[in-house]
Amino acid sequence: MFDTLVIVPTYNEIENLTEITSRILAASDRVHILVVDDNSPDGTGQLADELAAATSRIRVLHRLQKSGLGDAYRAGFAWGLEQGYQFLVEMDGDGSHRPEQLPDLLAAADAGADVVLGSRWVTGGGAPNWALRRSILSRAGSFYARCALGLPYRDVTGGYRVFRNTALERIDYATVQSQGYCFQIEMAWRAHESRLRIVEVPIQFAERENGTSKMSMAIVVEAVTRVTIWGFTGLPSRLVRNAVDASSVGARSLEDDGNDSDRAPLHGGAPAAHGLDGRR
Ligand SMILES: Nc1nc2c(ncn2[C@@H]2O[C@H](COP(=O)(O)OP(=O)(O)O)[C@@H](O)[C@H]2O)c(=O)[nH]1
Ligand SMILES: [Mg+2]
Repeated sequence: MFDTLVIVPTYNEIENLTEITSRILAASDRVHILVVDDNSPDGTGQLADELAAATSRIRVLHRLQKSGLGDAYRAGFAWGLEQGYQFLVEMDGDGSHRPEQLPDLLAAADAGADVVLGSRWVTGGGAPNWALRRSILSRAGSFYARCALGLPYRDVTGGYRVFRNTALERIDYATVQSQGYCFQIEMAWRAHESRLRIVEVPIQFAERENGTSKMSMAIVVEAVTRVTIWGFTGLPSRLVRNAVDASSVGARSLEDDGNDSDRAPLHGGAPAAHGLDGRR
């Protein structure tokens, strides 16, 4: 039963693609892979075709030019939903996201999560061989987005995630306009605002060993600008919602007998499960 599509966006990942795809296929026997290549000058797209010719578990989406991570994922999601996959996974093609941890993420989805966030900044997660500068940038980015948008998650910029098909439809992913890091923040924010069940599962993020990062100052500026604007424009509705939530929790606790047995035991070992209190 192939119910899961792992979407791997690539731009100049020729040194990484063979290894990452074989590790993904070995890690789980329920997954297909969709490589979304933006006409990489180094020939990653041709290599992806060769890999796809060798196994029906790999498919390739070729796009004409580099147009950003967000665009690549939107195209991958559209393809995967059209094909009928139940779970759609985001995973980098440079080896930073370990395919061996995919079963942990899928277990949380199987247990009922709509969205699983692979998280570096919860207990058990980390980015041990990351340069201090990148680590600080990532933590600061997550912290800022959490504060500005009122998100309770530790890692909102990460790109190792599982989305249930219905969650993507609920998020209306096709109208997400951000690229880069901001794409991940906007997806997490929309999932939260849509009251989906969101779980963080610890991951160990490994810095790439081959090729170069496409991270740029423009990506950081986009994220800070958009998050700041959303933070201000969304503030009134957030305050209203918090007030409504607080009053309904108050009303419920009066009726409650203190028994939490109606809450789904979402993921045995998950350190941080959010949205279990009747969200959806
Ligand atoms: N298709 C596509 N993939 C991209 C693009 N930009 C980055 N990627 C891929 O997205 C993944 C993460 O990018 P990376 O450069 O490693 O970013 P970093 O991990 O933040 O340094 C890698 O697999 C890249 O090849 C893009 O514009 N188009
Ligand atoms: Mg990377």
